[in-house]
Order: sequence, then structure tokens, then C-alpha cells
Amino acid sequence: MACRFKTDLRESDVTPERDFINRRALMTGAGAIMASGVMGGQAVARGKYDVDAKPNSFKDITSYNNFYEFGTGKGDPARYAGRLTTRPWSVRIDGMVDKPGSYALEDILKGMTIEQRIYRFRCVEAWSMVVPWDGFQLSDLLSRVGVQGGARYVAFETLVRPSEMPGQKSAILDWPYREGLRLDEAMHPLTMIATGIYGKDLPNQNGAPLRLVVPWKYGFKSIKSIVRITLTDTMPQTTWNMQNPREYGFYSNVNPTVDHPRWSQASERPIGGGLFARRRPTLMFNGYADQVAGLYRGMDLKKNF
Ligand SMILES: Nc1nc2c(c(=O)[nH]1)N[C@H]1C(S)=C(S)[C@@H](COP(=O)(O)O)O[C@H]1N2
Ligand SMILES: [Mo]
Repeated sequence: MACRFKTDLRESDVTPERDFINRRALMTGAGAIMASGVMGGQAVARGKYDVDAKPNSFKDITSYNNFYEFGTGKGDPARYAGRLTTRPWSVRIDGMVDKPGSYALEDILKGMTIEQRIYRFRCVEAWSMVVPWDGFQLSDLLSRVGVQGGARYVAFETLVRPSEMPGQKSAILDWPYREGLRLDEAMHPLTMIATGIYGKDLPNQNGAPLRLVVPWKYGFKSIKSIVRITLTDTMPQTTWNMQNPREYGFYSNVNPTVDHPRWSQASERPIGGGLFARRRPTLMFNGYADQVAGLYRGMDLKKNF
């Protein structure tokens, strides 16, 4: 079973205490999940994009969530998302692509290498978590459907199903939840479609069966339970920008020097350390500046917030 990071391995990267990191690979066809031979067992390799921080517990990651389709409270998704039917699931991929269509999740996963990455995930309300996501690069999927020359943006939409998503019975947001990326952001190797956490299928409250993860942007860019991906030549509408354009821009890069109108974004509270845990300074691009600053060279990030 091929593992993308095989060539990145060094002896010094192998840390036995991280044995929960069983890199997974999806078996073609059957959809069975198998730990990759190289990485199975006790000693586990670190990935190229692991952050140097202890991951949050599975419990933290799955009990303190934002998913307004299930309510606005942080505990609502864990309480109500269980009723969401996530199989079968398909994603419509359309717009400026060579092979538009409705793709069954099994077909998307077929042949896709599932990698694991330890990402720092930061919410706009100034809390942060470290999550061992499983998933694949969004660029792998986009390359498979063939992005046409004129495409410049990627738009995403979440499922609308009020019968299973009680929050959608109210108009707190204009459903479907929408997000968007510039094409180069979407094609960046850090940009991931997550399908799991800690080697398990993605829990519903975290956006099952597939959600976006953009680790250098605020959490709200990472749209959950995706049913549509559209390639376009115009900047797409995004939920939080539609809701409050003064507070939320299209880019939403983690940027400690740009305050949200109602709160500072210079520091963050790590989840899991208790309510009174020491806040820590927020890093530019959530700590991923070396990898992504180049995407924004020459842009005024105070205007393009
Ligand atoms: N469809 C949908 N996606 C969503 C949201 C939402 O309300 N609906 N909330 C966003 C916000 S504000 C955050 S911080 C993250 C939270 O992800 P997590 O619960 O996995 O930590 O999901 C984002 N994706
Ligand atoms: Mo958020």
C-alpha cells in the first residue's frame, strides 16, 4: 500500500509514543480500511505537516463544536448530529471542470490515499485545537475531475436537510452553509478533505462524511458535510461574509494583527486545558506562514481579511 510520506521518513521521525497514528489507506473497492504496513504496529512516523504539539483528546474534538445546522451551542452538534444519515452520500462537482457529475463518496475514496495530518485548528472565537485528521488532499480530487483553464475559485456547499438538521428550521444562517477558496489555496498541499479523526470515521458533529480543513484559516472556512463543489471564475459567496461582511471577509486567514471588530485575535485559548488555561499568542497563518505566506505576497491583508 503506497504511502505518500514514505520518502519523507527519517529514523529520528519515528516516535513510539505516537502509536495512535496508524496511517490509514483505503482499500480499493471494498472500502475497507487498513493500517498501512510500513506504519502499522508500535513505531509511527511523523508526517510532513504534523505540528509540534500534543493533539487534543478525541473527546475534546468531538464535544466542543460549531455546526449551526444542529444549533448554535458548542454542545448542540454532539447532542443532535447523531441523527444525520451520512450513507449513501454523494457530492456534485460542477462548473468549470472536464468531468462534472454526481460522485458517490465510495467512488471519490476509491484509489485515494488516505493520509493523516496533525493540524492546528483555530476558531475565530479565539480557541484552538490540535486534531489528527485523516483525509486526502483536495488537489487530488480536483485533478481527477479536471480543472478547466479559466477557473479561479472553488465554491463549497453543505447538505440542506432540515428533517435531520434541526438548526436549519430557523433562519439564523441563509442555508446552505457556503464557503470558498481561491484556486491556488484549494490546490495547496495543506488543504485537505478530512474523512476521519484518530483513525476513525469522522464523527457527524465534525462534518461527516467529508469536510474541508484549511489549517491556516479560521475554523469557519472549514465547511462540513459537503454535497457540492463548484469551480468558477468569480469569487463565490461565503456564509459568514453574507451574514456580516464587516466582520468576516472572504480570505479569513488567521492573522493576529487584524482584530475582529468585537474581539482581539492576538491570542487564543487552547481547548482542553480548562477554562482558565493560559492563553497563548496566535501565530500568523496559524503557524503555517512558511508554507502559505507566498500565496498572499503583494496583497494588503488588512483589506483582504
Ligand atoms: N456546514 C457547516 N460547516 C461549518 C460550520 C457550520 O456551522 N456549518 N461551522 C464552522 C466553524 S465556525 C468552525 S470553528 C468549524 C468547527 O469545526 P469542528 O467542530 O470540527 O472543530 O467548523 C466550521 N464548518
Ligand atoms: Mo468558528
